[in-house]
Amino acid sequence: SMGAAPVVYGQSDRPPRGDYSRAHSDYTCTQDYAAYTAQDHDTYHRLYERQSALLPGRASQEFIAALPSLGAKERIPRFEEVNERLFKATGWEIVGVPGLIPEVPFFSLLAQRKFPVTDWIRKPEEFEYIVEPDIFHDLFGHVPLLFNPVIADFIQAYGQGGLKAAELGACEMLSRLYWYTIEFGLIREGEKHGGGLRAYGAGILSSAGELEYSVRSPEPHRIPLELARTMRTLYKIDTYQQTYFVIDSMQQLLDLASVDLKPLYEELRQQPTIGAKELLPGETLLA
Ligand code: HBI
Ligand code: FE
Repeated sequence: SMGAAPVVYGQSDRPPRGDYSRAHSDYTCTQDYAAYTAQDHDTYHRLYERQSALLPGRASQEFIAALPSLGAKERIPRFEEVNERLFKATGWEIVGVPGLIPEVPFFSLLAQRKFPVTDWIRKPEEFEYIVEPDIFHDLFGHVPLLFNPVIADFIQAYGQGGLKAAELGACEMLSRLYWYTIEFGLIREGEKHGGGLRAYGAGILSSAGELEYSVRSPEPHRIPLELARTMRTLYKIDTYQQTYFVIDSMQQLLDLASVDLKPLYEELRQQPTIGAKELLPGETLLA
């Protein structure tokens, strides 16, 4: 049925920008490909060109290797075309959405191996910065790593964990894990890839400024990812991150999915949150 539930997305007082009257009850909508203008395709092309030039030495090797699976960079991809390749690779598919959707429907799609992709693109005057995710963030930032079988399984497990967290009133804690991994995660790659710090989080990979800053700037803190620490850490949505959590392998993420979070949520509720740029006694920064 057309006409989804009202939009109640957390972190902003602005009404979301997309047209939610187009959405079905699960918040998905058909990509209206004919509605894209020549200017929209050009915006995608220019964003793609700029961002892909910055990837070597900054983005994870897995991401760089999978990027061509999105198809031609000169125009916005058709979701069906991406899905032909993606479904064969990992059993995932992308589904159109009008923009940010509430947590439970979001988790529910992920649990079904359906990744919601916003179907509209920013205006040319928003080239550098946009306050809500658009198709460039969702597609360029997130979809390449859905071709990686380990990340593919982790994101599905995250969706399943999210549905449980919603029942336990623990979405906020779990969302911090998503933020500091899938959105803003760094990985230390092995020697065969040049052995350095690389970005795998979509919020970084879709931002020209943060891609450089996150892996090279002396300013932010970088510390090894640890589940409880990450779930206690507050985050900023309107600045570059002040702390990044670093993994050693994609498998390390998937291993977190087998942890029983219920007792951990209960324990963490007793502990104070940690500020976005706070270091705990005894913690040391990664070089
Ligand atoms: N909706 N379309 C969309 N994309 C997101 O990344 C997203 C969302 N709704 C909720 C949400 N993210 C966050 O709350 C994720 O954890 C938890
Ligand atoms: Fe995102």
